[in-house]
Amino acid sequence: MKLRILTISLVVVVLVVFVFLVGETSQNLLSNPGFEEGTTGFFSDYQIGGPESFGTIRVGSDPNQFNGGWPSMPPFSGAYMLLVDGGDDPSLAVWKSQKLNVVPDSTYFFSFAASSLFQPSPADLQVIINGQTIGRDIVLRPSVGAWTQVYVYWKSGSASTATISLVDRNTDPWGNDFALDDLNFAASVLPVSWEIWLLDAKRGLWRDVGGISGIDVEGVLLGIVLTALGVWLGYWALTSAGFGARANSGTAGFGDGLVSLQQDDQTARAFKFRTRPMIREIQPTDRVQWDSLWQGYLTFYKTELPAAVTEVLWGRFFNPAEPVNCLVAEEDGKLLGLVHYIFHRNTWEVEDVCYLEDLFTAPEARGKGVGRALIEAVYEKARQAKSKRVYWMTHETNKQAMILYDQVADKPGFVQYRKYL
Ligand SMILES: [Ca+2]
Ligand SMILES: [Ca+2]
Repeated sequence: MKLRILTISLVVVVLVVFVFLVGETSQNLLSNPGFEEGTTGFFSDYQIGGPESFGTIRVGSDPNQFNGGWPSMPPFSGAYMLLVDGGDDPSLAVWKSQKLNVVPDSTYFFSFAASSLFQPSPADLQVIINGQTIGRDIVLRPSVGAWTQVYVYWKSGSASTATISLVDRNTDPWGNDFALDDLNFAASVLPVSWEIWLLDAKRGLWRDVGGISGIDVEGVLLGIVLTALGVWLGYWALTSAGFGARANSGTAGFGDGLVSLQQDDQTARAFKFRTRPMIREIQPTDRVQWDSLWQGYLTFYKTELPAAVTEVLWGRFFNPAEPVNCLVAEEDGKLLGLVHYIFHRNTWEVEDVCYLEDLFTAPEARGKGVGRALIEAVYEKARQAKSKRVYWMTHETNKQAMILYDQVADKPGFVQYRKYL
């Protein structure tokens, strides 16, 4: 799993750097790059204008106006785009630039936006600079109106001029129609020479010497999101494994597990990852949220308490002379659970024992280990107070909770008797 995450990360790092480089270019050398001035500033081997049929191009703002099979859709930018009815001769340039002056031994980027106009048999585009194909073919997505941005890089070498052309290698004229907009050809602003290496699942690690084609910006963004998810899952898997190893180290390891849990939680917070809740002592500012949990707990036991009782209980948490204590589980500022515990004398030991009187997890936070974490936190507090025993009671119908209790404590077999006075 680690290896896979590493692989995805490397690919995305390369692509992110690439997109960054694309963003950092100097002035666009092309004339009329967005077709806002009509059919000027470029050449074409296709028929320009005239009746719409395969092998023709025109500039327009609504494809449907020229061909009933084409959609009504807006240009990529501005008011106009180039509308191409792909023909059956793959050697014809659909669009060809003027001869552009370039600086030798420099890196240039060529980019454009393209969208299919007719779903069947999408166009298969190829960039050619000074007669040489650059990068791989770009087969457009079949969905009409879905613009794809394509980037290609080119190293000028000894050349001092560049003539760029775009051909459609799909020779099935029933289809292969597309719209083109927002062309850009500009020098990279990076002063040093560089290479792009790609890690590809099919081809392994390879050096891209001719340029990269068909980089789909949405695909890159998806890659970033998937990588973030992968990194998060990896982090989660690693920390969970850590928790498991420590928690399973035996009964004496509970305290260790708790400490680790809190440390890992802090680490996770530093990276803004969601993880197990933090266990901490109650604070006066928790009153509203604590009230809500406490009422939830009382409702579970079908009990109501006079407000004065709750008021006294709350006050005792913050009175150092009182043996009544409260810990809460918090995640992103929200309290998910509470535990109340009391130290008291007993006749069998010199030290006080610890009675865990109330334990409650908010219904929406169940299954996250909140209850276990709260119990283990009480163990740690009792250990610090030199207490040798933590105990609690639950109702015999509370089967769900007993599944957890059976894991973290022993059941000594005592039965409780009670008489109200
Ligand atoms: Ca435009
Ligand atoms: Ca066509």
